[in-house]
Amino acid sequence: ENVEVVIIGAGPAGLTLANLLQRAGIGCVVLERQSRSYVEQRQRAGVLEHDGARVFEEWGLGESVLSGTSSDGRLEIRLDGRPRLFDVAALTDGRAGRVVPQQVLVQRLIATFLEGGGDLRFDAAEVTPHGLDGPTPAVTYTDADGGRHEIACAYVAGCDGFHGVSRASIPEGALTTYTYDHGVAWLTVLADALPPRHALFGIHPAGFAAQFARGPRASRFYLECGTADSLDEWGDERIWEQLRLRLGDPDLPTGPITEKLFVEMRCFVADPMSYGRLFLVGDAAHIITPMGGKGMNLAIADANVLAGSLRAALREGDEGPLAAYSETCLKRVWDHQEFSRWMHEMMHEAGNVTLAGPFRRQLARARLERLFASDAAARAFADLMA
Ligand code: RFL
Repeated sequence: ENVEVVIIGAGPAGLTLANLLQRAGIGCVVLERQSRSYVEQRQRAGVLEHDGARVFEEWGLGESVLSGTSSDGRLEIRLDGRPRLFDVAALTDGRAGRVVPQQVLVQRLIATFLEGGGDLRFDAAEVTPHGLDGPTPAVTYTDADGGRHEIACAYVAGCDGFHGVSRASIPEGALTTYTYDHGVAWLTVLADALPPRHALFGIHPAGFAAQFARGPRASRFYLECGTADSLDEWGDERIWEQLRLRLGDPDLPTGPITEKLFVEMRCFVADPMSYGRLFLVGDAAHIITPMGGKGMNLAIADANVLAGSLRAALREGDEGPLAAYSETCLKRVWDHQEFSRWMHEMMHEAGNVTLAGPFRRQLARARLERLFASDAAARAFADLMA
């Protein structure tokens, strides 16, 4: 078997890339370890930013990916229970994000790719890239019936997330990696509870909390918690009681909790995002905490850059954009890491005084106040949020 590009992983990165390559008429095969239903039900992110939506529109996929989704251009920050609305859309000349739960995006991208005749292979085990530093790489895998396959290709796209095989197959020493631990922990809860009207952030002495829409009757909540906490300590009663307190809403709509897990507040960046004919895309190359909602959007941005670069290399004989792929993507990655860290500090330290002490608490509150006092500061924040 021979194909132009093998894509490892069918998350937002791999599926976006697959659809864009399909639009460009470049042949690709997607190999995914999990089953279709598993991938289609994995709920994580919820907002497609303005730039992410633009990517799909520019490649002629606006209708199939975005139809029926609503835009949300506002967010609310409740400081000690006092509500304050922040109008991102008004401050960015209408650049607003869209509520597109990650599983909905994934379902739509799978359907669109398959309708276009795409080759998407689920339940692919032991996916292994070979010969990445030579001119003729290949990827081997085992199908669900135990059959072994080898696909020769021109390029491999490693879209297999943080724990995937792609980055792991790069020799040690070829990558510089950066890691950072925010030193706090978050509990995240998915519930069939009415979502807030706008993305909601709660800053409170008891700790940070947030609530985001994940569909018309579903919400994702985040609660700052102790780094050594266990799920036993976070029964449903305590979760709702803490959410009511931190979000300053005694009447917070509740509902059955469908998922409860701790989120690692860790960041990671690999530099460069490539090795020979392998290109890392999305979480395979970098992870970021959910603060600021950047992870899925970075994955889509990388896929867009790679699709354009592969088109230039394969159709126009121009290797320049591919050579610059890593540098192009890493600029955005570091910009978003910086924003996420900045927001993280403000949102946590303005509330919980034990995190950084009373002096930094006042600083964090000043930083927050500036967003509502200075139009320039508000625009800078909105520009990074949109
Ligand atoms: P994914 O989604 O992890 O997909 C990787 C795919 O590769 C497959 N795979 C393999 N396939 C073949 N062979 C192997 N050896 C393989 N190993 C892995 C996996 O099964 C999977 O299908 O990475 P991708 O595509 O880079 O997408 C990244 C996003 O999923 C991630 O950044 C976001 O979910 C992060 N994130 C959020 N991002 C946002 O933009 N906004 C948010 O609000 C947001 N909230 C979140 C999040 C992540 C969360 N996690 C991780 C628990 C909330 C949560 C709770």
